[in-house]
Amino acid sequence: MKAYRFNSRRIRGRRQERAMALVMVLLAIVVLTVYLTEVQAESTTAFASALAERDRLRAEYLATSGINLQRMLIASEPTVRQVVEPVFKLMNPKGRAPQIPVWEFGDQVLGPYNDGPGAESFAALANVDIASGENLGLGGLGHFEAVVIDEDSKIDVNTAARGDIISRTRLAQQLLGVFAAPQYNPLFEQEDPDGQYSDRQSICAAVIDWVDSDEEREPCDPRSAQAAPAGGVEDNYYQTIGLKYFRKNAAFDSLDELRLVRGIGDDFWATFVDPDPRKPKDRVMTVWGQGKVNVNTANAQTLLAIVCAGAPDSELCLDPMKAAAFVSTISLVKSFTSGAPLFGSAKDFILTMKGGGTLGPFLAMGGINPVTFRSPAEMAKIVTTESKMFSIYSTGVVPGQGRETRVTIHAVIDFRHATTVADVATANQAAATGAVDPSAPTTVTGINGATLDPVTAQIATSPAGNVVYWRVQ
Ligand SMILES: [Ca+2]
Repeated sequence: MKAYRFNSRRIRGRRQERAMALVMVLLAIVVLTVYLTEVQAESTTAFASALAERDRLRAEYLATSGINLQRMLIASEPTVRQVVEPVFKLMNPKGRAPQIPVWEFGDQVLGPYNDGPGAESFAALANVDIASGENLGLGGLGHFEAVVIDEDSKIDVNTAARGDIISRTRLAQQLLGVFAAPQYNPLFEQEDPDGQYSDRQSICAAVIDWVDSDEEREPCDPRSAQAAPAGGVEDNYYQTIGLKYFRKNAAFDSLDELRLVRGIGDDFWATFVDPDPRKPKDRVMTVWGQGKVNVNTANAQTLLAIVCAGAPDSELCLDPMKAAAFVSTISLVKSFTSGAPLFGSAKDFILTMKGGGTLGPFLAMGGINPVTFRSPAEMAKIVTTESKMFSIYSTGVVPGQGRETRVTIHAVIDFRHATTVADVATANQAAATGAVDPSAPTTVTGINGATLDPVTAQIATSPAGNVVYWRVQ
């Protein structure tokens, strides 16, 4: 009896030990599983983020390639123009060929330097065999999508920063031209985002006073500079309505800064500044122009604003139906010419608006009567057919498993001092034959009229232009 009791106790003890061992083993397995899962998750995340970082870097460099190739294309324009010149002379023996917007054809022309489909479309267009070319394309790592917008096709709100009364008056005329149409009346009659009321003249004056360095109030009078009455001293509008910032009295650094100015809210922005941020071509205003608008590349709305700047009493600026007819006729003519310049020169544009030239009859067919400009000479000074400031929006695209990495760069390139590729070749040849001393300083004038030192001059005259703005998005 006693022995039996001892045995059963021993057996029970062994069972308890076994149960404890099982618990320990299970616990160990659980701890190991959790640990391993953690390690795996961590290493997977680190791997995925390394891949994402790699793809982002690749995409950024693809976007940069797009920008550099577009700069090369813009730099080739004078050469293209020389080729077109004889054809243009046949149509107009007295005139010279205007700038050809080669950048509009970047997609096709740069195809071979991009991915497979781009190269194929170029091969079909130019009837060449791409396979015989060497070192073309991006090696299947991805592609770029680059769009070039010439900033000279927009109205430059920084024109007033030059500080002279003529520049201020020119900007005033252009802004009033943009705002002119009667269908915009509600925008200037309702409360602005600050709960204030700002009519056309107040907003025009607010933009100019923000940019110009002085503290004189801009009258924003559509009459000439001499006839316009003095506006007195700039007020403390922004402080009066409780805002924490002051009028800048200096040029805009970016277009977004325009939102700080009196009366500029979302409705104003969508109507007069940037109707669709995804379509930079539709943008109306800029902070990077030369102060003149390129009538060959400006969109129909901007062109109408320019006409109204010079002829505010024209029916185009007073009758919404006539304005709509102008916009649709210009858009139609542009679609026929598929990017080729419409006007040979600034004078040609003025002649066309008066009903003359090659295009005048087309405008008449569209129901648009000849426009009488207040001063054709002044008008010729605010329009041009030559763009020098370009925005390049380039997106690098890298395909991945189940995802795609996209990086967009917006660069603004200044071509005002750029020498042509042909000039560089001639200079190199002259230096090689000893005809010219390459170290001799060249005289280049900067934006402010000062002579640049030789090193700056060398950089400033690069045929590929100078980067004045660079933003990775
Ligand atoms: Ca000012």
